[in-house]
Amino acid sequence: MSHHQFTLRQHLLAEQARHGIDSDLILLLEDIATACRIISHRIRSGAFANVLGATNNTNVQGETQKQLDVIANDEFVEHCRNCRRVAALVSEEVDEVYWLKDKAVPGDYIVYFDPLDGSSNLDVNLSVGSIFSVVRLPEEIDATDDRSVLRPGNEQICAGYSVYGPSTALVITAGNGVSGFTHHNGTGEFRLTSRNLTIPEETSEFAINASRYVLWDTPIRRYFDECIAGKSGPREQGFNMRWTASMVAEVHRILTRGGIFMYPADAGNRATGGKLRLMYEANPMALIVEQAGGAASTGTERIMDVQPTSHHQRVPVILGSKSEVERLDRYHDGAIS
Ligand code: P6P
Repeated sequence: MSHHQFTLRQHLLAEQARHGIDSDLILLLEDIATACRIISHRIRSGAFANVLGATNNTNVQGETQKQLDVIANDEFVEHCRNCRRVAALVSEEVDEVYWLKDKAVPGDYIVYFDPLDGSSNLDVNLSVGSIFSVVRLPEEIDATDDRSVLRPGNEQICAGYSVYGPSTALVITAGNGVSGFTHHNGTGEFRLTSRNLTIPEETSEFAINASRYVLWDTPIRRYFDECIAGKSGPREQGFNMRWTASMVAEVHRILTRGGIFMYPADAGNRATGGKLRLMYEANPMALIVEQAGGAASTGTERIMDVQPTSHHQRVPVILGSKSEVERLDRYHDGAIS
């Protein structure tokens, strides 16, 4: 059987046979995949159902909620709650933690998710995506205290994202490499289309919002200036730049052909800790990138080692091809080269 015929379930059962992942995790991932399929359909038919616009609400992030942000959030909640092990849900769109149990015991899961990342791209028909992260509790936690969900990224047992682009892709890691699936319209299944996605250690492509140049700290400006100086500059090579305003699309490109993505802390966002959120953007993408042989740093520490202080906390994010992330870490450390 060619791997193109592997469905998500067949692949996860094969992973279980090889690495012993929880059966409950397989059921949860199938439910998350169903939520992503529904979200994909709602996006692609959104213009006809008049749901592409904004609501009158502002979410906890201070952003105007799109109708599809709310729809995507509701789909994640409805599908994740099917799993008997899920004790709590943490959503980018919802201020408080959504507790599903009165008692959260060892082996239970916490699911963190950004149901629709990059939704400002919706009305211009550019790629958006959903991001999720699963932590398995090593000990009992207080299911009445939102601080109980502040688990570091190195406790994740699984992370993934879906990208709603020219095709609908689903990328997942359960700690044994990174697998890519593509939604097959005919059967409605996510079918395995990329085994063991790997990020090249070297790259000549970077992604950053260059309009923030005047706000950046010296290490980021130095890195950027050296990249655009090209062959006659200190890097002695040419670079390409991309910026899609959708982290999921950037990470998917990096998993596919390498690259480095940067959303650093700067003079404009330092008061809130940075732009991207730790629990449901930086941590899941960091697990995926590291499992694919890349690196994920704040500039001063490994993202997955950050001890959270709030479940909507923001952090600086530098991730992708290992040699470039390590170079930026050295620049932040004050090293000369
Ligand atoms: P900017 C989308 O809102 C997001 O959270 C990430 O997906 C994306 O990388 C970033 O913000 C885009 O930020 O500065 O382009 O608006």
